[in-house]
Amino acid sequence: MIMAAVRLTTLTVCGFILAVLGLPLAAADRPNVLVIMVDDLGFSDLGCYGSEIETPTLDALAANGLRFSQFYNTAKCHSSRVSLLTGQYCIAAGDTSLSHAVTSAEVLRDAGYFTAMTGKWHLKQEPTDFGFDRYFGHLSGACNYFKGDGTFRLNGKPWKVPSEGFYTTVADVDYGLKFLDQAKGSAKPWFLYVAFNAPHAPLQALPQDYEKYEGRYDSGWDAIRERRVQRQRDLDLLPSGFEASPRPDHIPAWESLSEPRQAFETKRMTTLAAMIDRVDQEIGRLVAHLKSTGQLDSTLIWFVSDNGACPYDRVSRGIDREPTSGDVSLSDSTGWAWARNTPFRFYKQNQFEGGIGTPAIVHWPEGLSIEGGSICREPAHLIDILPTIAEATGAAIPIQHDARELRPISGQSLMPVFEGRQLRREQPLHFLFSEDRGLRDGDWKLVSFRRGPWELYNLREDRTELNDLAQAEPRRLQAMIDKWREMAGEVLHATGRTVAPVKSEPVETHPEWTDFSSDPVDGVRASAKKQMTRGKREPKAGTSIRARKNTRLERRGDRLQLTFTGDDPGIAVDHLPGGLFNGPYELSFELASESTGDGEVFFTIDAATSLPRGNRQAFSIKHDGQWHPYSIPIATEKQIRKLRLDVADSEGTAQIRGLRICGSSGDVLSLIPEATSGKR
Ligand SMILES: [Ca+2]
Repeated sequence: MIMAAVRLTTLTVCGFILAVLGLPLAAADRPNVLVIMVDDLGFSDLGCYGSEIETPTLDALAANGLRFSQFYNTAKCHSSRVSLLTGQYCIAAGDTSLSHAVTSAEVLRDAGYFTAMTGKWHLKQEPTDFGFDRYFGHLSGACNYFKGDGTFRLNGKPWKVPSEGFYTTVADVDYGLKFLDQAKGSAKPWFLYVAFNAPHAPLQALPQDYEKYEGRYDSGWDAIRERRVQRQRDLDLLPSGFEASPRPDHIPAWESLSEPRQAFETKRMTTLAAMIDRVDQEIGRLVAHLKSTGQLDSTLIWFVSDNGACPYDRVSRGIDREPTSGDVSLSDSTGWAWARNTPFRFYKQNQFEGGIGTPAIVHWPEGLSIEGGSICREPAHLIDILPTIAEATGAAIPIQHDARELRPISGQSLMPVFEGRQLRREQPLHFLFSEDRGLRDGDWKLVSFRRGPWELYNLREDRTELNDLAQAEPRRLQAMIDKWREMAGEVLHATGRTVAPVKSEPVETHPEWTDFSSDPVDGVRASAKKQMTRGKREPKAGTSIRARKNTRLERRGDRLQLTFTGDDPGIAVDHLPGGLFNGPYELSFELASESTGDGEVFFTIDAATSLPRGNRQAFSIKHDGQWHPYSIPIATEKQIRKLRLDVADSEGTAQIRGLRICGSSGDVLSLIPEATSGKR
């Protein structure tokens, strides 16, 4: 905090003094807090950031509030949620287990707030384990918008998705409004966190929203991108005269696409626009409620996206139909992701501006002392949200916790920005997800794509990262690399593969980007067909083990070699033999991992149940690349029929050997038998 430099409002003075005294502000003086996070929204996907998509609610909040032109997320779903909630970099906070952090819900609950969340969680345990008094939503990273999935919870209890009339974006706000009614009854100030899954894939829209956008994307991504660039120039969001990045080689010109490819791509963007429009409509319901109850001006509202538009083109189903029901699901397109991240380069997961640049809007008439419609041009980050909320509400962020070894937060309060003053960032902003890295220090940015050679940009002059100065500025380059390494170690506590040296040769592609070399095929993984076909091959011997999504599986003697290329990878056994001995069991194996995340075993005794429905057992994993034995209890008296084993939560590699199910009476079913050929 740089309190001395802040022109203090009455509210800030009270908040600061009482926070120091450890006394809560009077309820009437404390703002309500509404944090809205959307999923995979591109930098230019809102009207007030250059889009043709109609987002009048968010545009109005921006016009009466504050927009950021350099607000950063972490480029990925779960890590952004961790940073948003804890004020820390994801790895420092204990990753998805939050084992070294407290959440904003815990901070505000302890300060006397009513706390509630709706939508996507995507971390370990449940929101109700981390300070939320109320929670409605799905614990999973993504689900069918019309049918949901088996991870829905209402206040800590499983919740069955209705078979009719359900759409997650709407349900998230239905429950948000219910919780606000309950907050009113509590007479406390409230904190509501709405985490929309939209517009994350599967691309599925409500029919009326889809209809609205039909015909608007026939002109293709080159034309839409150009239109967004022009609109951004008019909005004065970016440095004047900025140069938009050109279309990269891995995306063809729209005019060169075949007719079936154009028809399919048009359908995908029509759906995305409809989904984003629906998010704005639902935020409109929240805003209307706040207005009608006289709370709009006193509520601190944040809007952010967890990462840039997604280029990963996975399986699309029902591509000849309209994606307006739960039976059709379209995947993302690398071509449209490029247009949606206008004017930047790269996408979700990459630490270039296209991956980490998010629209960010703050609306708080009673707390902002700047003119409505202002643009903050200083870099800010999701890690700043918790410290800002704490200062705005007079809540104290604890430095000790009974069960968790807390690490210091890295974010800093943006209250100076709310006062129209300069923010003095005390430390560079650090970026790391899997093999993608970056560092933002003042005007300068260090960045590496998939552990390729470091690149260096001066963002004041070159916000779109077109002129690599790594060769021209060797001393600055080395100093920033050293700083990146120092922070990776001392602040993030990152180890192993995530901090391995960069490669000497450039990396130019990703296996899950759209393969435009052929027309789309229903039900087939659209990206990098060759690599992924190899990934689906099952081991020849033993019980049939398959690779889950984002996993390449190879049998090497008595070992399984797993290569993870995205979220939620792992292996599964869909048909364990009937007549297997009864439980309880232990699942035993040895694992050598160079990845991140905790382990999870899912199992069911019902052959008709699809995992992850059924039972779940979490366990912790050492990711030091060494072999370690694991033995996971599977608590059932009956016969196990299906099994799923997740040993990572993102990219990386692992080897498994000796995978077996052991019964209590000594029976053993070996899922990876020892190699008999002697080849080890
Ligand atoms: Ca996301």
